[in-house]
Amino acid sequence: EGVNPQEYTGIKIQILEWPVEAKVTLGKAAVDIEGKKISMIAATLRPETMYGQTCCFVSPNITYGLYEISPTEIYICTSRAAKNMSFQKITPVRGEAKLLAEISGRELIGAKIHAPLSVYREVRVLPMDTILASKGTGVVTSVPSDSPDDYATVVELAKKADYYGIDKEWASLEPIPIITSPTYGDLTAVAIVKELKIQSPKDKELLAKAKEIAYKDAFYQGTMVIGAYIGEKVEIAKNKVKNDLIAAGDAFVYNE
Ligand code: A2H
Repeated sequence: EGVNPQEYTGIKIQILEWPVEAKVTLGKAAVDIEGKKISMIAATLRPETMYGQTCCFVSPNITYGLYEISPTEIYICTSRAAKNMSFQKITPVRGEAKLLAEISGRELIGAKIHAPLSVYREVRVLPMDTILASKGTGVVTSVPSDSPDDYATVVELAKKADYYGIDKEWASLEPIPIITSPTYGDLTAVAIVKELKIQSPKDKELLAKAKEIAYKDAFYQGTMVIGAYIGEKVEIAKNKVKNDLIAAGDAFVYNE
């Protein structure tokens, strides 16, 4: 946590089908999931790219909590994020986040989920080793068209699907053009990862550079090519898409 406040959009990614291991863990914790809306909360700085979500990442090494938000709604995130949310009018009681159960990121891998606005109707939870527990919610939604980290991760997962214990096709959904820019075309992250010859999600320094270039390029030069604001500058469309997601009940503002 730095000195500068960061405003994220918390995207609600609803779980449609649980992996067997997760069901066992929730059963042991006696959590009643019947008829409840249970969502992983992904923290993003790029709400305008949500049309291009191809999966959602968790860290296999992070423990997540299921937190009661209302009698019918449950959020999944780190305890650190839940605590922060409890001071932002996101939980029912100020300063309290009611933990229903804990679950390892590893047990969530393979869950079938619904990512709001994505052109893909159903996507999967996949592992990302570089997620920090100390930032955001510990959940990162994957937009390989516009995030170099996400693109490098899905390429790695598809290449070594057996090693990661996933189905190759879960990591092989095509990146979707969301934004076009004069410099990088309509798949910015793919172009920059190639240009910088990034080989793996572990190429930390190159990825930091790629992230910087991609962010500035989209924000200052980018135009939307999908969704409700086609033809509008990213700088303008960003807040419009965010506000639409919030109005639809699919997202909320989360600060830290
Ligand atoms: B962004 P900042 Cl399309 N660990 O969302 C690692 N990365 C995390 C994280 C964590 N705990 N929590 C959030 N993030 C990612 C979309 C996106 C993002 C695009 C392009 C760039 C981009 C789709 N993934 O981030 O350190 C999330 O990924 C690059 C700036 O707080 C979040 O936004 O500045 C961003 O990093 C937050 O990074």
